[in-house]
Order: sequence, then C-alpha cells, then structure tokens
Amino acid sequence: MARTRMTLALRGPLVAVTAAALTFTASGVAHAAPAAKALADVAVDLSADPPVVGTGYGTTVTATVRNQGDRPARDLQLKITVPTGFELFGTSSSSALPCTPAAQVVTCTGTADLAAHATEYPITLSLEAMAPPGTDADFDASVTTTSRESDTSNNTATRTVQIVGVGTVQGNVWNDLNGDGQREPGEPPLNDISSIQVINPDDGDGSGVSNIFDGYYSFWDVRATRNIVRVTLNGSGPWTFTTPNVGDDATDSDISDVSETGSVIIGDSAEFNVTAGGVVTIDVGLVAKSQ
Ligand SMILES: [Ca+2]
Ligand SMILES: [Ca+2]
Ligand SMILES: [Ca+2]
Repeated sequence: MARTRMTLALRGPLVAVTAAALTFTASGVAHAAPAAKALADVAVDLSADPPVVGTGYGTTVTATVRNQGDRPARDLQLKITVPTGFELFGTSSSSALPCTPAAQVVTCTGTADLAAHATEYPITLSLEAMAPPGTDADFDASVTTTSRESDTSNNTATRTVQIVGVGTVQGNVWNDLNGDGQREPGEPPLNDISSIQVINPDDGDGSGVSNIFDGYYSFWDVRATRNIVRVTLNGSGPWTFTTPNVGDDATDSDISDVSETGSVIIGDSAEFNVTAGGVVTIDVGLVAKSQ
C-alpha cells in the first residue's frame, strides 16, 4: 500500500507575518504590499491663558500649525475666529505664515510649503476682554492645504476662554503669644514672613508679596476661582506656624505647616473660592519656636 504523505503548501522557514503587511504569490513567496501613498497631514492646536479677569484685562490665545504627514503641505491657510466679547489688538506671527486681521477673523497664509513633520512658528493673538465676568467664549481655528491629506479631522480646534471676576484675599499675621491658635487683644502684629502668595491650584498661577506692614496683607485682584494662600517663613528665623483652625474662624489661624527644610517653612491654607467682588480672610498665626 502506497504511503500517503502530507505536504505543506508553503515551503521554507515559517515566519510570523501580519496579514496586511505581506501578500503571497502562487509559489508561496511572501512580498511586502506597496506602502500607502505618503500624504500631508496639517493640524492646528489652540492654547489660551488661564481664566481672564474681567472687562479690560488682557489675554493671549496661541495657534500652532504643524504638518504631521510625510509630504509637504502646499498653500497653507489658517483662519482664527475671535468671539464677540474679545477685542483683538495685535497678532504676532512669522514671515512663513503672516496674518491679516479683518474684523473678528484672522487669516494667515503660508508663503512656502510646510515641510513634512514640521511645525510653524506659533501665531499669538493679543486680546482684551470686553465681556463681563461670567462669560465663556469659544475661539475657533481651522487650517487647510491644497495638498492631499491623510486625515482632516485634526484641521480644526476650539478653545473656550472663561472670563471671571476678581475678588480680595486679605488677612492678619500675628504673634500668637499664648500659643492657643486664637488672635486675642494684646497679641501683636508681625511682618516677619518671607512671602505670602495667593495661588490657583488648577494652573499654579497667582501673585505674591515679600513685604507686609502692620501685620496685614491684601490682594485685591485675585481671580474668582479656587485659590489657596501659601506662606513661607525663613527656616532659620524665630517663627513657626501656630495650630490652625482651632475655633472661631474669625480669630483663628488658617495656615497649616506643609513642609519644613533647614531654609524654609511652608504653610498652606485649605482651598477656598474667591467670588467676583467678594472678600476672603485668611489669617496667619505665628509662634516663637521652642528653644
Ligand atoms: Ca489634517
Ligand atoms: Ca492667642
Ligand atoms: Ca480657620
């Protein structure tokens, strides 16, 4: 009886392949499929400053155009639409993509092809907020090229800019002589801090002072967002923070020690909300370090 022999359709060493990458001829020899045609792919991003603080305050919005495709992009055109509520008073751009504002639309036209994998110098709009606090406004950008693109879903971008009001953050710094965490008559004001800052924990922006007088500080233009107060003391100085939040919020200290090194002692308040036109009081009680 003749022996039956199984034969494999493919000869030669077995290789792991992905179906899409290779094709097989009748002889079973693998060939790479032709690569997809290289195309341009322009894209735009918009970025903006943190929340703007109300009418008359300046802000900037920046557009970045890049070609993430494998072919140059011809005849680049970028349009940025400025929403009502913002007045445009300046545009900064490069000679490769110069911009012309007309009413609320800025049009930028490429003067040369944008090379594959290249990014244009960013276009920055200088603006003034005209809308009242509480307004949200959308900036829109769109970029086009006459070159064929592999993806057009990334040719537009929108960025919402929030206009918020400002409020006041103030407080007293005092020597908590009896160490009970309460500010009482006869306990004197202190100016002996390295700095006091008001910081938005979401974006890290804020403002600060290094000198105060009569144990009193005040920031009257704090954005109406979440904030904290951060107090820094000289680590080799005579003071440290008293126990915070021990009683009546009107007279206790609101700063907790968060870190100490040889050179600085840092204390933070809890987060609080500043409202437009509102006043928040954050007091800072200090005690003499025990010897
Ligand atoms: Ca694209
Ligand atoms: Ca006290
Ligand atoms: Ca308190």
